[in-house]
Amino acid sequence: MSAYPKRYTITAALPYTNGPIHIGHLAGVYVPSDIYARFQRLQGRDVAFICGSDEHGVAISIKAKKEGTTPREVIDKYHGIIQKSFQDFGISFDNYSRTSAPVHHETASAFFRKLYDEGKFIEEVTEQLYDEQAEQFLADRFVTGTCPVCGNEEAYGDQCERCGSSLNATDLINPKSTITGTTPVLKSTKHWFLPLDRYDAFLREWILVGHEKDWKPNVYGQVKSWLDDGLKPRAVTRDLDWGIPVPVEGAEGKVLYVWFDAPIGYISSTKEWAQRVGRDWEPYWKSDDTKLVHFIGKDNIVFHCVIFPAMLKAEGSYILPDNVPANEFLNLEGSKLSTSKNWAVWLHEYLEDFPGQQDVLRYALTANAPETKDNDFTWKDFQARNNNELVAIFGNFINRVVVLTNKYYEGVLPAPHAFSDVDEATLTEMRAYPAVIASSVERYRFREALGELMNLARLGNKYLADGEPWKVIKEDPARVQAQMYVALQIAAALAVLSEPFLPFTAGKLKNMLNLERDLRWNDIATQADLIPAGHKIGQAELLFAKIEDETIQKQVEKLEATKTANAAENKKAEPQKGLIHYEDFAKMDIRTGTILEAEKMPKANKLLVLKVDTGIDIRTIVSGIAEHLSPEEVVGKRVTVLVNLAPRALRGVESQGMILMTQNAEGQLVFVNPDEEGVGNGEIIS
Ligand code: B3M
Ligand code: ZN
Repeated sequence: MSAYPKRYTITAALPYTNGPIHIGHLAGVYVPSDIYARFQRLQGRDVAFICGSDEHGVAISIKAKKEGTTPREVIDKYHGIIQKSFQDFGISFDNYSRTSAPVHHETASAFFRKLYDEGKFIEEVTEQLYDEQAEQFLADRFVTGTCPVCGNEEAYGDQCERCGSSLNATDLINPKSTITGTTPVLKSTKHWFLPLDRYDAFLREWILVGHEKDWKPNVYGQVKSWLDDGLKPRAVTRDLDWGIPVPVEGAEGKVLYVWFDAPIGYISSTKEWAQRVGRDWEPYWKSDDTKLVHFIGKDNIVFHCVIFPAMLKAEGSYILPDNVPANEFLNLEGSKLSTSKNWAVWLHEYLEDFPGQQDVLRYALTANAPETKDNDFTWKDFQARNNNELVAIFGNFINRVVVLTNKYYEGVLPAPHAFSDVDEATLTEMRAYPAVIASSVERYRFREALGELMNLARLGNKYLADGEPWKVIKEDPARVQAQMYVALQIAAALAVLSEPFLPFTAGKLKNMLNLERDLRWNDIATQADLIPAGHKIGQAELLFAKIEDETIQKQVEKLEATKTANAAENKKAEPQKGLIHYEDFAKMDIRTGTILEAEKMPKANKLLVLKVDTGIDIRTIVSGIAEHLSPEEVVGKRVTVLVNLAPRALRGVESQGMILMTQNAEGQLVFVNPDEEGVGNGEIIS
């Protein structure tokens, strides 16, 4: 009987095609799942690493409305961007499908129909929120209102992101439609519900008893509180025009709830893959000797640990996930990542700004992964990880080994005469790393595993620093042959053991060492000569380049600009003043002008005394801008002037008119110029 598991089905959460991939998605889901899949393949195991675009759901419809396009255009745009950025970043899916594909519509419809025919749903007419102006029922994400649990005024119909409570839209206090802003009304509509409460005992036994020891505490805890709160029937259909039509009579205008159809997307993507590679898909989802692992972010725990398993249980022929190692959230420079606020480091932009440096980001995101608590990504840390760890430890060690082997032996590894105790101890320590790293990976502790990989690089660095072959070579060349032999074994070990974490680096290193492709993970522990004497290695090339301050500064400034733009956009504009008539407006005489001279008003820190050429004359105007603009900054500026404002004496100086000003997102007074950086809509001109 072969050891369990015979095969691995590894899934990564299907990204919504309402925007590109950012570092939060990578840190939470895609880098850890890729490490795990690559590692299992290196063990020689049968792996199906599955993902695809999640293309239904109101997030897509909202995006289409926002961009004035159709859901189909939105999903085609972002499916393409996402799929290409995953490929370019080395996320090694065996298949990346999409839930708009026919295979998924067929699979999800059949899944629903089976449960329907077997009476697993409750059919119920309920009161749902309906937007009379838009003439449509409101899905959860189309309703915002006050969370009844924590008072958050921006809670959505299905979930409150502040307190994590799962809500029904009708729970919201003072609900508003996000489509028209109107208050929705309740209207009857028929839907089909999955009676989650009937799976309470099964879920308690399977998870709270069966996985108390091996599921991450953050996942186990969230599931337990869900079960303790009491499961309720959950609607698995919606009144929407975008999604998979409900495959039963009398369901016109209704689609499958996106969280019913999306997880089935893992199954349809596996089918698509199996057909392409000539495999049978069923064992990957139905055989008890398959290990099914879902990689997700913490906001998807309930869907992957409660709802989808209940669906699989109801259907009856599927296996259940062995583990769901959800990560917490990654923040960016101290603030929550946000697609809608463009507060993110987008993967496709990173790949443009840092060509060939995929592994630096993989490294930084793994070393800093939010595995047990939310964590923060900063560009400073990114630079430090690269310069102080990848360059200074990993890259430095490899460079020394390859340069010295080429310098002393023209790249041909000499046969060592004898090993010292230090050599033996170092080789023994090296041979322990495959098991050490494997143990961390198998427990989904990728930060820890990466730390161990770097310890192997440190071992190599220390071995050379202590042995100083560049000094010993003069008086004991035989000793140096042994030293370079040992150092090259460690370099070969790094080439193999780094592949799950730093696949691009591993490839470069294998080429540099002319390493045969078939070195396997455990060969590092068992094989005497990873690189045999007589083997010729290639020339040295830098594995990692130092990242300079100005490179990082550019990224920080890019984020600062986003923050400014957001602040401007997010500022609530003052309500409009009472209406005036044209005759009122016509009384104002507004001209263009130029500031010729400027000086501070003595003993008045807010006032500048200006000499302004209004085209009619040159006049004095006193302006309260001294705390925002210096005299030097304003001379020569073109301005808008209200010239027929009655003269006023200010601190003894007669001011003959007013220069129109507004303010930017930081509240900085600026001259009226709609293109002025950071001036949002709705700013008052005064
Ligand atoms: N599309 C990702 C999210 O909630 C969601 C995952 C589906 S996995 C079946 O951002
Ligand atoms: Zn709340």
